[in-house]
Amino acid sequence: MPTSPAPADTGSRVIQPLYAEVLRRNPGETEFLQAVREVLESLGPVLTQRPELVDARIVERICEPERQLIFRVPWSDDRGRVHVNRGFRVEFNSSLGPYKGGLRFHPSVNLGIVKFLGFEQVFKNALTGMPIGGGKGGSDFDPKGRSDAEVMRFCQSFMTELHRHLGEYTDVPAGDIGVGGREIGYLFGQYKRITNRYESGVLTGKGVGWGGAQARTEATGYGCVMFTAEMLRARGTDLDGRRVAVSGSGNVALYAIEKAQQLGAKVLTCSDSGGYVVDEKGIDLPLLKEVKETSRGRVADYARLRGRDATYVPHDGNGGPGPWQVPCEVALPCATQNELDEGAAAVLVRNGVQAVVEGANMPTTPEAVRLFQDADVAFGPGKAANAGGVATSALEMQQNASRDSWTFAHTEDRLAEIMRHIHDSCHDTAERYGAPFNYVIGANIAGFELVANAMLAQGLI
Ligand code: NDP
Ligand code: 2IT
Repeated sequence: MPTSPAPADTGSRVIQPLYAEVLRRNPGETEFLQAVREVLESLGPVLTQRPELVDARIVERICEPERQLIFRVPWSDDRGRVHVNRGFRVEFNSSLGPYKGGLRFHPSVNLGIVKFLGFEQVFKNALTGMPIGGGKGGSDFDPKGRSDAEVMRFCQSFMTELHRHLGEYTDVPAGDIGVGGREIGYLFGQYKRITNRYESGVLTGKGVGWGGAQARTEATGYGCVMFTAEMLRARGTDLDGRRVAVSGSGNVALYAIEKAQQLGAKVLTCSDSGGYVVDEKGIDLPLLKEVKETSRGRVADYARLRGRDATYVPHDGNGGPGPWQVPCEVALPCATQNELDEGAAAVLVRNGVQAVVEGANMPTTPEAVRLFQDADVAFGPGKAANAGGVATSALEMQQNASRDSWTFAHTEDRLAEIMRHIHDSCHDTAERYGAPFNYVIGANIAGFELVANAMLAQGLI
């Protein structure tokens, strides 16, 4: 079943000047410009059919965040030395609900990266069908090698500034790279001290014993594999017995591996920024979780403990294909942006990959996406495929608002329902706009229309 290319871009006369203006206003913000470009390239047919959106300058407004916060985060390490980091929160769009999106702590974080993540989040959150707007935040703080006490002091300093901008009806952060249950706990504790409010719905990804939702930890990885299963079902096949390659070994990767294994797949790889592991017998997930979640270790430690069954390959530093050189039928990039480039995509295609589905945000470069589409490989973009995490965050907010807590099984059922809904709306939208099986077009148009319609209805916002 071939993936259709974008229909002849009748809207390109409209799109090109729009993109030129975004480029002019946001110089040097490479990742943000990449994310905007990819969405705009899909929108030609909608803008041609709906001139009222052009007249109302919806695209110009959607590309401009409602509010951008940048602040100083001073903290002291265990030896009493002072450090200064930079904090960000980009409140991108609140037409569908309070700003919602994660916080990333990683040394690479800058405004352009937070804006790309916030922009993607707007459409992703719309696709869930839940009442959440889009935002993203974080810091260039590097949690690697820091003690719990140092991470706590950093989180307390970060929240001391950020708290004034948050609220369950205003802005609700969660985790992302470098921010998991530990960090959310410290951030929540500081928010509560400063405001004197046990406002459960101000952060998601909380511990299950104190307001967190069952299955939130698992939700992004599980959701990504559920989405993959839906894509394969639409092509008349499934995951059972498939060889799967996964990158990353953090929250998303671990639970993508878990769900893929539950559905009968054999997962052969995982990775981190140091290197990757090939495990021909299939990843031993309890061991990997022990290394990553309990000991905060590296995939090299996993390979050492696994013994002869696993091979560890350090990254060569020359941009080689890494885990993608392992022959597989399904590839799930779950680490970070632009980790899967054209060279890696060519290797995957040559080895017969049938589906590539993004657990991470924008892990596949535009050239690699094109290569997959040209080769009729089913491609699931992150804003649809990894929306299970934020959707379950919205379920957490719902439980917090009603002072209720649901079972794991019930929450997982809701997640499966949501992923099916996202799949079907991307699939059907792509078909409606003359690009059957092109999930990039489907996700971009479906998400855009939901946000654009709300903005139109709400006046000049
Ligand atoms: P984690 O911090 O738990 O794990 C990140 C993983 O990616 C680690 O294995 C890390 O390796 C690797 N990684 C990070 N940066 C790089 C890099 N520059 N080069 C190579 N490897 C890297 O984060 P998550 O699992 O939560 O997030 C992974 C991706 O999924 C991100 O793109 C995130 O935006 C996205 N996402 C996350 C959601 C969530 O709910 N957590 C929801 C939707 C999307 P190392 O330890 O060596 O840095
Ligand atoms: O990219 C994402 O969707 C996330 N990091 C999760 C956001 C959230 O609010 O749960």
